[in-house]
Amino acid sequence: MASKTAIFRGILSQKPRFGARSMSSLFQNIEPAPKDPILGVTEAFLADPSPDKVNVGVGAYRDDNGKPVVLECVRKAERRVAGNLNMEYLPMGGSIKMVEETLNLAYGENSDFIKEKRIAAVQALSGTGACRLFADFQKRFLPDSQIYIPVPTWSNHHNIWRDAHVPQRTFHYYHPESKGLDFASLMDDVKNAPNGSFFLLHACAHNPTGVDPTEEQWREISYQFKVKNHFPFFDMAYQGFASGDPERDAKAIRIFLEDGHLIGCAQSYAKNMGLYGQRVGCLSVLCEDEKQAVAVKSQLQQIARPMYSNPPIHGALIVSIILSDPDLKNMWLKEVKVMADRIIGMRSALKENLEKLGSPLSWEHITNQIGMFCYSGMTPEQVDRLTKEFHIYMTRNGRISMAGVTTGNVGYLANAIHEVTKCA
Ligand code: KET
Repeated sequence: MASKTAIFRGILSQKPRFGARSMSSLFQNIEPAPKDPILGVTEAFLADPSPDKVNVGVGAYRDDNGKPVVLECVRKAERRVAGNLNMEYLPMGGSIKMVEETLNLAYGENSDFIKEKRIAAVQALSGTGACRLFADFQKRFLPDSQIYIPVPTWSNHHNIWRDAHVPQRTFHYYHPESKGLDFASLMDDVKNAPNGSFFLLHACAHNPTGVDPTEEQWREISYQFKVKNHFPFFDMAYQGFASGDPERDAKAIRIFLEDGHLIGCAQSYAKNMGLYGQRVGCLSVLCEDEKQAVAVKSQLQQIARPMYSNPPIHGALIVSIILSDPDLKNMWLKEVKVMADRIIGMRSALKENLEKLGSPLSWEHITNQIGMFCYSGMTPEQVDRLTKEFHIYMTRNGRISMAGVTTGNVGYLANAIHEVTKCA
């Protein structure tokens, strides 16, 4: 009888049943995916050993020392979670308490739509997951519809509606010469779209341009949507980051609600509560009545079930603890304002530094734009030089995440921008 070692030796020396070659042929035609235009920048930044490196790529808030921030209200809420959390599944639609509090932020505390139970809402995997759930819902129940997306927009919007197989159209938004809103062309596109079209709108702090319509312009857009019976889908990833006040930043949505639209809305706590990696957000759809809302919610849950079954519990608990406790909520509102104000301060500092260096260009738009980003107007080639020569990382569309600018790096950043733009 063979010894034990001999048996194992035989097994080890046996060839696998499927040769390495035949396995590899399964995947051999798969090319590596292109780097993500935003998250790929973080990867490149992390791989750079230079001590001078600066990351103004991804829209993630940093304090004035360039460090990630956990809000004090979040720390306090976490202490309450500790020990009290069981690890049960949430329902498919997520935390009911969190969703209720989240609707208050978008639709208003005393909203009749909430009282009338006209809103179908589910917890989603942050803002991205909320957009994707809606896109899948759109494809399943409104299969002939398209989505109108602003030019430019957050790059992932294109991926989301592409993967949901919803055809995409674009509408004018940004005017490169004025570095502001191309309102006339936007309105033309709204008028020329077929009646009943779906439009993706950034509720506030438009990404990447930092250019929002004025209140008056929102009213005109809403009016024209009513005339055309268009459906607005609001992506609200930055509530609080535009003005420092979440209530003010909900203005566009409130205007559409006053005008009697049905709307969709994606909300995220990644930025305004700093809960990036917790993936906590909400998708809501305002329906005509409670019966419709019940049906729509049940269908949204059915879309979630085979994808991820139900959403994670931890971040949802943090959010519901903060928003249902008046002291913690107040603390949160103050902390949002601190973040927004630091960014506004950095806008002025960057502009002043560029002016002091004698830049021949106008940098007014840095302080005119709002939210997390400055759409600088730099070309992809200029951005490439910033990265190669100065180890400054940003998306190639020239978007600067102002949340990554600090008192310590603003001078270095301004100098580098001046160097690559002065001969333009
Ligand atoms: N919508 C917009 C407009 C947006 O800028 C982001 C994130 C999201 C939704 C999604 O955020 P979530 O973390 O899923 O709640 N934007 C930043 C990060 C990213 O690209 O994922 C960014 O533009 O840098």
